[in-house]
Amino acid sequence: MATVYQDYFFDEPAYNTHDGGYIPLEVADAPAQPLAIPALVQPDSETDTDAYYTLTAQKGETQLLPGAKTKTWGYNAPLLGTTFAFKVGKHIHITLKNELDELTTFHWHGLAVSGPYVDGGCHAPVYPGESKQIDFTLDQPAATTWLHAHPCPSTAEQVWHGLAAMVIVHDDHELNLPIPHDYGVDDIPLVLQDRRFHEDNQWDYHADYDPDGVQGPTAMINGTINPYFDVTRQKIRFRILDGANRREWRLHFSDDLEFTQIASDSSLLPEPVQLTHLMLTCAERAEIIVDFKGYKPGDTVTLYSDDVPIVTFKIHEFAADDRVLPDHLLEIHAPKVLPTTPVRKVVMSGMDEAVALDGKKFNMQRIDATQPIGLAQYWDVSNTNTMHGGMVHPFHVHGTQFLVISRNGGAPYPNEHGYKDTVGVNPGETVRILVRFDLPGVYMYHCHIIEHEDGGMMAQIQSYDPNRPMPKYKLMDMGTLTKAFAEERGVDPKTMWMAGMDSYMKMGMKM
Ligand SMILES: [Cu+2]
Repeated sequence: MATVYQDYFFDEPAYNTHDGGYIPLEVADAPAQPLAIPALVQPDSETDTDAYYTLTAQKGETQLLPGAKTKTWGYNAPLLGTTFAFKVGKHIHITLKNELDELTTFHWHGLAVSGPYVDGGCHAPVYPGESKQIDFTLDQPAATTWLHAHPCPSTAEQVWHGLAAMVIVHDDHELNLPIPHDYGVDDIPLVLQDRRFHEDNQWDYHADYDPDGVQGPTAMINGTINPYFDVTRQKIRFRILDGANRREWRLHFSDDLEFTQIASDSSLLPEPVQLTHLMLTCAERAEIIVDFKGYKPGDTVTLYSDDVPIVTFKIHEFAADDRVLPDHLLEIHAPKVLPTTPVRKVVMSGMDEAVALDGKKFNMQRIDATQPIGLAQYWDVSNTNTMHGGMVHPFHVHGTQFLVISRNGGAPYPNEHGYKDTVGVNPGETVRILVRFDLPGVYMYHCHIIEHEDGGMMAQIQSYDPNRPMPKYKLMDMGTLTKAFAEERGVDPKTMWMAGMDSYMKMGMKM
């Protein structure tokens, strides 16, 4: 009999519920609505080898609550975005269009693409009315990844407006497993976010600002408030993304229904893991399979975060599904670390405006570290907050899929043995990860509480081919970006409020 894990693994005293600024979720005061399932993006054209897409960042309006529509932003949609599904090995070409009133970037969180331009961090702005071309060919395991805006120091605000969408990576191995694959029917994205609605059902990022992360009391799932989903298959695969700026999600079902986690951020797990509880920190993903065998038409099953219902599942007739999940889902070959390779130390420290990475705030023009491509290196990532008043920092590295090796020298959690790109680090903890870059470029690494990254808990590394001269990339600078934002918003740069800038100024630091 396989072990069924019944806890969230993370340190309870570090949960966001203990934050001074914690905003508990409240039961949504809105009529139940069908869960929005974002459409799959259709290519503009496609051959056996290549696919061409258009991706537009746009403004819109969305009926989220009764009454006034909410002003929202999205990708190829008024809010959040259509879902990309890329096949490994295909040459992908994307035209990035910006129809917003201000600059943005298009960051592929979890895709193995070159940095810093294709990766879409702060160095790759697309200005309003402009478009850019990118292309890449993926060589990575099947995964649930995502796309979000990343224009420092306004990443958090743009994601809050709605610039986040799911990006699915398929490969032949995953497509041939006996697991649900029917997108929208039994393969369901769940983008978990939270918002506060102000007057006329509008969002007000500045009013809600908290340097330790912006939260709201209303859960929003795939851009739906108080959603229900009609279950018409016995087994449903959920691709769950913590797309919130700050909120941790502690998920469990009614009846303590068991479920099976099959994937983490960047790949399938080597073996499926049976759970009744699952905690996700910001930007983490999990794919789970829920078997509704024990229910009959008319029953309902509820998904909770802590004790607040966030999605209702209405059970309908379904055909029996006796497919058996294999005991092994993915071979993971950890790259060998040479004994001569030093361990890289990364320290996340501080709270509120004082957040820092390795004692410094982020500087776009500074390369903080280098690592040759193809070389596997241990990174010891520490969170120096103390448990008393500390918090879990979700640590993310662009441009790589890492393995979690240990937590304070002990075993990683049972559900983090697959490839990941984001890992929650408890206060006082050092998490050892194994990092290898396969593509050259400049990549950011940071806390994914998005207000912490905007506030400077971020650095960047250059990966390089040791057999070639070190390339010099044109790096963006904060002066250029903030001047552009000020012009686009029609305000004086000296009086413009930007969340990240605020943190630097309060610490008496220049960006
Ligand atoms: Cu943080």
